[in-house]
Amino acid sequence: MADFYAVTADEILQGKITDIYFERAKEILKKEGLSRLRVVAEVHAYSMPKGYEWAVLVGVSEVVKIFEGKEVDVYALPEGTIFRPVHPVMNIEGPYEEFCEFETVILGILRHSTSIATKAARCKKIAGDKALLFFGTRAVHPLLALIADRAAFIGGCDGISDVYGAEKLGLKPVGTMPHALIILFGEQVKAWKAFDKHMPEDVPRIALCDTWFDERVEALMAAEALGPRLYGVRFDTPSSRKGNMRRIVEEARWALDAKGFNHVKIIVSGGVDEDAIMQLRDVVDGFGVGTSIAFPPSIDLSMDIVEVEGEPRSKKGKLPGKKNLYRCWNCFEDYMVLSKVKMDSCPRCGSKVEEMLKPMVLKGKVVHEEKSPKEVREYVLKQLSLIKELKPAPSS
Ligand code: PCP
Repeated sequence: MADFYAVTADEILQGKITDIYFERAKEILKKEGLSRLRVVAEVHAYSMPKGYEWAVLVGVSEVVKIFEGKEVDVYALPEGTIFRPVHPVMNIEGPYEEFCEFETVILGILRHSTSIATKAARCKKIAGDKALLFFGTRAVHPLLALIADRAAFIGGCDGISDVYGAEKLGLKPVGTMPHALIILFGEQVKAWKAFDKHMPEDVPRIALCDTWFDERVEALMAAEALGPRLYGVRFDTPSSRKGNMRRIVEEARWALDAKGFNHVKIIVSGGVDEDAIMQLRDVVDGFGVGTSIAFPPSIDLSMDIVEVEGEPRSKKGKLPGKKNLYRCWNCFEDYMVLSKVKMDSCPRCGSKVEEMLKPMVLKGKVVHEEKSPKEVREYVLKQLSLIKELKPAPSS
């Protein structure tokens, strides 16, 4: 059987994927009788990519599995929680030896999914009620496909194109047609009509309209060819022809409406990022986004010891002491305090606050109840609705 460069879940749970310096630290601490010291290790992001003021935590439901059977307690923000810089997203409490070498995979899982979900959430926040479709599975190694699909959907994408990911997430895959279909037919109308003839009725008839001619011309050709059966057109305009994409879309929209094809929706894909969504959101009906969500700026989550045997202790640059996080849902403000401080109400509006770090693992027993991707996505969208308008991050 063909083999790919993959690690197995067992190898992850056995701590085989780790940075050598953790193995060395573990050996030295053991030989010096310090490995059973009880610590609090805190996961947080002290900095975020330029223009980012928050991030969406994803990966908790995978990380908790690593602690099964270990003498630790883990408290964390629920999957999909929006968090701010410096604030704790996870506290791991117990003998350091129990989880020392797992820091590598804990951060890898959280950073990858959180980075994708956060970019998806930013794009969705800017896109508003316009459809945001994830076309990025082809941008990641297929061994990571489900991870990318899940994080993109939870982050806010309305649909994903990957058949496998959609099935696993309980979704219907979304998409249109590839250029290859039109190239094989050798002409657009035959290809669009064949799509309409052979595809099940519940597949929206979205014609790809940029293969050879101008977008406006092909959009009108598709509308005349399929009439009321045409749901929409997709422009995947190559960057060499992109000039002013907004003007291209406005022209096509105008020409379609002038000919009475007001029902035809316009989807744009290809190199779409936050800027393009901001510029086009009032003239298009949806976006297909791949690379910019699948390969997003990295949310720099790190783990640091903040307490040893109950004594606040941390490296410079990180705040010592075990902390807690309280959220005022009315102000959508989070308040970080030392864990010995109890907070009942919001200092700003007086509303009751919620303690956000929830028990996930107690004495090695997983008490975390996994929610469905759809439920977690709804939780993310609820929080996004409480966030003020965001400006597109400067593209790298
Ligand atoms: C790809 C496909 C996705 C696009 C890329 C995602 O276009 O249509 O929608 O783009 P992004 O990663 O830049 O966001 P092509 O490779 O041009 O598609 P096709 O296979 O139809 O030629």
